[in-house]
Amino acid sequence: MGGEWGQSDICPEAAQEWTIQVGQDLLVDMDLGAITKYSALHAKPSGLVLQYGTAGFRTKAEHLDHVMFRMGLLAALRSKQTKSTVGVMVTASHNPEEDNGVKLVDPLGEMLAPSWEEHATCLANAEEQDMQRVLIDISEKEAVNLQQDAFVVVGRDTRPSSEKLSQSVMDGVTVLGGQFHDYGLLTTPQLHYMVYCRNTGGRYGKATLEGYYQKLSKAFVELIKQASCSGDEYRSLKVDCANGIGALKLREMEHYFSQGLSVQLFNDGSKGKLNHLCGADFVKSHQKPPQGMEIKSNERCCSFDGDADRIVYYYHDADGHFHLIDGDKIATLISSFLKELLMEIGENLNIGVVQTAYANGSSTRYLEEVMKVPVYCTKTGVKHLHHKAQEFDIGVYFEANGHGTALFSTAVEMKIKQSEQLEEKKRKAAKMLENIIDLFNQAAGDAISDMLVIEAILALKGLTVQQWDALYTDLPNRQLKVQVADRRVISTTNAERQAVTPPGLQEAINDLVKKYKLSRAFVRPSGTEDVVRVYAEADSQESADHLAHEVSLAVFQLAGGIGERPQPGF
Ligand code: 16G
Ligand code: MG
Repeated sequence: MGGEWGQSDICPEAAQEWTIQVGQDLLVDMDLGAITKYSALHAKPSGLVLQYGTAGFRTKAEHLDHVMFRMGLLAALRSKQTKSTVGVMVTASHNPEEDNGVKLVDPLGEMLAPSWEEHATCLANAEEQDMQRVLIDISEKEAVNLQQDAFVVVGRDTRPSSEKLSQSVMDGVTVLGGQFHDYGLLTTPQLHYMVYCRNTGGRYGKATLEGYYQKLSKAFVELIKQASCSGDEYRSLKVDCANGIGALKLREMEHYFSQGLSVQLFNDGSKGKLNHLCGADFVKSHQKPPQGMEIKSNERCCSFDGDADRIVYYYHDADGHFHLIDGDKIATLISSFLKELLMEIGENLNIGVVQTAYANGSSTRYLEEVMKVPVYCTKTGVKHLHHKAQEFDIGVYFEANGHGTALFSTAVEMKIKQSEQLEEKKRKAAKMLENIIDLFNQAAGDAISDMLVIEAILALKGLTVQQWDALYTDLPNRQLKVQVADRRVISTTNAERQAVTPPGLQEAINDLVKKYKLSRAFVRPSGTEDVVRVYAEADSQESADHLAHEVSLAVFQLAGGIGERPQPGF
């Protein structure tokens, strides 16, 4: 393993080892004295309850110190159990600057396993006096060998609160006798990459920033060399970095790939506030460009979110109209390109695209009917899409909001290795595929990596941003939120496309949908906010707006709406 090995200096006197008997035969060695002592320094505000959701824990930064310490403890246990390096990322992604959050990264760079998400919730919510018992319970349930070494890597975003909070994570790791490496400032996908590299003996790449920059840039520059563009088509791109970590890392990286692309950074954190009126989430949800970026007609622009794991593209047409190119269109560009490459190589490898219910109906239709690529739908949240995408030789997954990547099976890598024997044209396609694979971050959706993939494909295909956008026309759609007393009264099935409870809600939605052409609607309880989300699409914006409003009213009536009834108009 590369990099320096860190050891927090918070518990130099943590020498006294207590051995206690737990359950029937599990002998647990934990330094309970040190745990109690240091936990008190990261005390939980009594009564605070948080849940490890789709994006880990997220709330106001001032409420998170105990959570960070405890996630350090949990990460150490997970590392001991898996005998691997695990990661902890301190970030609240696109949330306001005052918030913060934490996510654990499993050994193959993936999201934390579901049973451990539950442990995370229990541990974070245990009152001070119960914390040790919960910790011991987890060790027992998961048969953690506490004698095993633990190694945890830690990264953080640029929020003012992140540095201190990440120190609390490292305190937690240390109290359980674990070691850590503090990467300091990183994008979320960079931390996923580091974890993946460290657990695959360097086969995936070198677990350093330099390693990440070199691997991706080398692949990108190789691909761009194969594009037949003349000098005056020199590629440039405007990037809105949400005033976040993406700006720092892109700036560090740009000279590695500057032969192939020049990036102009906006909202680079030098003045504005993180995620304020900028970033991928703002652009996608308001369907307008970020502040602080001047856009000339037909210029290619993109936005990252606050931790650079999401990306959307956009441009202004000659009439000044704004066009958003979201995750669905990104998935279409990427999967079409990969499918063509596979056809050129002539190998019998399968490709699948994974979306969520939020995918625009036009994208699904285009992929299935025009591109003849099979499309699958999963529940919202990256882990669900990632998991499904692993079933294919090439699995491309994207949420409409811009989270996504592509995964490649070992069968694909084997075929590429054998490509030396192929004829010239096939060999060229195989080489291209090899570089594309290197350019993707297969551990997690990654704004920087996705941006370079997209730029390479556009260059290789000689496509302008408008031509890309014109692949299909999005169906007009509308998203709304409804406040209800308890959003858990809504349960769903069929990848969140149908409501099971409360009774009568799905029937009401069905009746409403019938009134409009090319229409579709669904509702689901949010995993990150205390609201019910409503999505509707139809053949015109007016119809989509009406349908969304009517569905909101049905939710309000049947699912215990609170506050003001949803009003029409947006
Ligand atoms: C989280 C998820 C994202 C999902 C969003 C839905 C990850 C890393 N992030 O941000 O994928 O789209 O939640 O939020 O999984 P919602 O449940 O509030 O609609
Ligand atoms: Mg994010």
